[in-house]
Amino acid sequence: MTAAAQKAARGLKRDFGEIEQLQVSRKGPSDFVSAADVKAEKVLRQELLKARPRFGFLMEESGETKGEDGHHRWIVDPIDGTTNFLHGIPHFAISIGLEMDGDIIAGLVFNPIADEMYYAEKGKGAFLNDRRLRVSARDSLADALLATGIPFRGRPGHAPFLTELERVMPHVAGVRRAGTASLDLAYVASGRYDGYWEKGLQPWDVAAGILLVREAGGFISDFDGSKEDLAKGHVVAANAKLHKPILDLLAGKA
Ligand code: LIP
Repeated sequence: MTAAAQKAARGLKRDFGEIEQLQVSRKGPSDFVSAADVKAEKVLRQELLKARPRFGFLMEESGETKGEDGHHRWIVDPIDGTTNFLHGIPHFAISIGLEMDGDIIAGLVFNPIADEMYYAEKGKGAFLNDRRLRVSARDSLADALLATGIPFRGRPGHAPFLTELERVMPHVAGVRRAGTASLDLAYVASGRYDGYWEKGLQPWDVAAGILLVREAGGFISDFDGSKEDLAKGHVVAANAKLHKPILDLLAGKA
């Protein structure tokens, strides 16, 4: 997984470097970023197939490919934070999750610009480069820094999101919207954020990050506290002390 991410990242860093020039072109960089997305996904597929030829794939650009072994599936986003990439904002990541019989057993989130490789294997802890990760120890919402995602043009849920934000804002130290779900979850795992919530994400946005949070001692669930459903993409992640208080805030119970 690491080798595949690093190989794909070489091309992404080169393409990201060209975005600045494209920003000023009349046509703009949209097609260029789509091509960068497809190119990175092709490299990831090639490298992961070489390593595990019988595994299946669920990839953002090319969809589902069944594997011969029938148990393992790579869940891959070649550029999570596509809009950031498109606008020349250096906050995006390659996200690779490995699922076995429906359970995420390995995850990797790589921000090639910051050179931050987050990774975890089930039961073996979560790491940032060579540092072991633990979620934050904050136990007061008043001190907590949370992150979220804001629906935009063409996405549903504008009014419900504003209700969630109205319920959360008065009780916390701050709310951030950075635009890359896999890094939002990695930041919860590393203790940078004390919690994160977002609805309607894709499996490839969250598969790796879900494991990072759990292996760093955090909790992640759907908005009602039940196990997250990759098909729905509604997640609330936090450290052990703040997870339930955040669920209650979002539900209007606090
Ligand atoms: C993005 C997520 C982000 C969400 C955006 C978008 P993409 O994924 O990482 O958290 O708010 O709407 O879904 O589309 O850049 O891979």
